[in-house]
Amino acid sequence: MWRDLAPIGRNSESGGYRRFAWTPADTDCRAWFKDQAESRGLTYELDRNGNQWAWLGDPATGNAVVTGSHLDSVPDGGAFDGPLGVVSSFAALDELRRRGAEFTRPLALTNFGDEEGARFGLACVGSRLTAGRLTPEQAAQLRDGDGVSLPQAMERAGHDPEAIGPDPERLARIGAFVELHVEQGRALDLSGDAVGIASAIWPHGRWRFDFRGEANHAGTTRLVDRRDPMLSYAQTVLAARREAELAGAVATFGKISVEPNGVNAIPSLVRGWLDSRAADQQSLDTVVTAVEKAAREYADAHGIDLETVRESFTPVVEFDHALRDELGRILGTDDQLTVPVLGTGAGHDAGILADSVPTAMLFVRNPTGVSHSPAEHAAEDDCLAGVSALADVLEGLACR
Ligand code: HGY
Ligand code: MN
Ligand code: MN
Repeated sequence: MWRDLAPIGRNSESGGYRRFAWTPADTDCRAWFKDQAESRGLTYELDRNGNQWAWLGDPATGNAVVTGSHLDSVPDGGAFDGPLGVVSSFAALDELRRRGAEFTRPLALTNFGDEEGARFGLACVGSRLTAGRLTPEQAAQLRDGDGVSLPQAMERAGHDPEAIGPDPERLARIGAFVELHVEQGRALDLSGDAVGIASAIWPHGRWRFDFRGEANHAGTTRLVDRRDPMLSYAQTVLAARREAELAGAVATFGKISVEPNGVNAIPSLVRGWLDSRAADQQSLDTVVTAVEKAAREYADAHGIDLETVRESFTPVVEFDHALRDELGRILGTDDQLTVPVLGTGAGHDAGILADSVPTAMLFVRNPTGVSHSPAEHAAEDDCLAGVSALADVLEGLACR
C-alpha cells in the first residue's frame, strides 16, 4: 500500500508532497483509497463533502467504529502526516481478518478531504462541513491563491458543490472515531514508546495580516518618502516570536505573498499569515492580541494600512475521557502498565469530530519529531506497532 501511494503528488526536487485539495494529486489519492476499499470487499462511499468511507457491515445498524485520517498534505509535506493513519487503517483490518475477528459493530475506514487547508486556507474542510462547523455559504467564500473558489475546484474535480453540507445522519451512526497519526513532536521518542494516546489538542488558528503601502521605485525613492509595508511585516514577525516566548506559546509566519513582488519595486501589499497555538485559550488570545497591537503600531508608524482577518480557528479539544481510558486499558499490558497519554499542538479531523462523536487518537513515534517537511519519518517497526495497536483497539471496540 505504502509503495503504491508514495509516488502520488511527490515533488522530485524537494522530495515533499503537494497533494492539495481537489487537484489531480488529490484525485489520484482518492482513487488509491477506493481501490484499497474495493479490493477488500468493503462498501465504498463518497459523502456529500468529498470524504471517503469504506464500510464493513451495515452502516444503518449504527454505533459504528470508524478509523481513518487524511491523504492531503501541506506544501512539501512529509509522507506520514495523514497517510500513515489511512494505510494503518487498512492494514489493521487485514490484521483483524488474519486473527479471525468477529465484528459485532459496523466498521468504517475513512479519508477526510482537505484536512491541511493548504490550498484554501481553512483546516479540516471535509470534516468541518460534515460536522456542520463550516456552512456551504462559508465554504463558497474560500479561494485559493489563483482566486479559484472551493466550489469551482470541486466542480473541476468532478464533485457536485451543490451537495455539500452538514451530515448529522452519518455522524449519528458513529459510536467511536479513532485516528492514528504520526506524532508531530518528540514526546514518544523521549519516553521510549512506539505508540501513545492523545489527551488533547491545543487551541490554534490562522490569521491573515494585510499590510498595504505604496508601490514605488526601489532605486529612486528616498527612504523618508517611502510607505514600505515590508518593514511593518518584518517587525510584526519578530513581535510574534517575542509574544509567543513570553506566553509559552508558538507563533509562526510561514506564508507570505508580496505584490508586485519585484526585486526593484517597493511593495504595495505584503500579506502574511500567522499560525499561533497555545496550551490554553487565554494564552493564545494574549499572543494574538499582542501581535495585532504591535502590527498596528508599526503600520501606523510607517503610514501603512493594516487589515487582519482570522481565517481558521479550532478551539481546545479534550478527547473523550471514557474512550481515551478504554484505549489505555486495551493497549496497556502487564509489563508496560500504561501507554503514554500526550497532548499535541497539531490539529486533526479527530479534533473537529470530537464535538459530534466520541473520538480518540493514537500517535506513532516520530524519532526526530519533524513534520510538515520532506524529512518527516517514522521507523517501519514503529509503524507496524501502530498497526498492531490500532488492530487491538478496533478489536476491543468492535469485536466484543
Ligand atoms: O496544522 C495542523 O496542525 C495540521 O497539520 N493540519
Ligand atoms: Mn499536518
Ligand atoms: Mn495530519
